[in-house]
Amino acid sequence: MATVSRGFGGRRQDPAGGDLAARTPPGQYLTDGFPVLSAGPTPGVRLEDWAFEITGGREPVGWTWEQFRRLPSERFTCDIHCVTRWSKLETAWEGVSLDTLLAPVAHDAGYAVAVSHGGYTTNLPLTDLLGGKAWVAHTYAGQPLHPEHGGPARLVVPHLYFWKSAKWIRGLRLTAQDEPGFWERAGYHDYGDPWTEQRYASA
Ligand SMILES: Nc1nc2c(c(=O)[nH]1)N[C@H]1C(S)=C(S)[C@@H](COP(=O)(O)O)O[C@H]1N2
Ligand SMILES: [Mo]
Repeated sequence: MATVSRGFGGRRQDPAGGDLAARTPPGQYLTDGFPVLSAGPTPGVRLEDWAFEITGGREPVGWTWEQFRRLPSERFTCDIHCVTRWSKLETAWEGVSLDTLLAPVAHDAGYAVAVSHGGYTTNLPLTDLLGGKAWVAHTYAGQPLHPEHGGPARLVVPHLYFWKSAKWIRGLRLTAQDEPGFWERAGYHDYGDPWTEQRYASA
């Protein structure tokens, strides 16, 4: 009798061997594709013009592309959840941890606004960027991050809805008070936890 390879037939298998349903937040469906969601056109950012700057601390701190790529990069695999209800499991990235980027910055801020080329912004508590929970990613599935998905580099904060993961990021503005970003001002939730369906600001 022929044996059947694992993963063929029957229930969809979790690539990591766990329970798929348990990894899918409420109200989400799984997709194998990688949808593109952009509020505007894809900005062309040339590497020679690229810079990442953190302002709002005692002094601004910044990196050119060359300097940024010399920082230690980490490989990380995560599940991502868009508020339009698609989730994608086991996405494989490479990027620089926000712990690394924020380490040289003296500040007493509690929040950050991620600022992107094209004008997109999104706000996060600093604690959600620290502790190995967020990266500025430059590589997806082993390839330089495609412009449509935020290349040259994007924020990836997998534990929050994916609108918090600013594409084409050019810096962080550290703030004492929480300042809503683009979607947060348009009625989306200030924090955006997919597990408790924090999709919209309550009226
Ligand atoms: N600069 C910028 N970043 C952005 C967006 C955007 O419109 N502009 N869309 C957000 C939303 S709503 C989602 S779901 C993800 C989509 O990323 P993707 O296009 O790589 O799937 O990017 C987020 N980051
Ligand atoms: Mo989204």
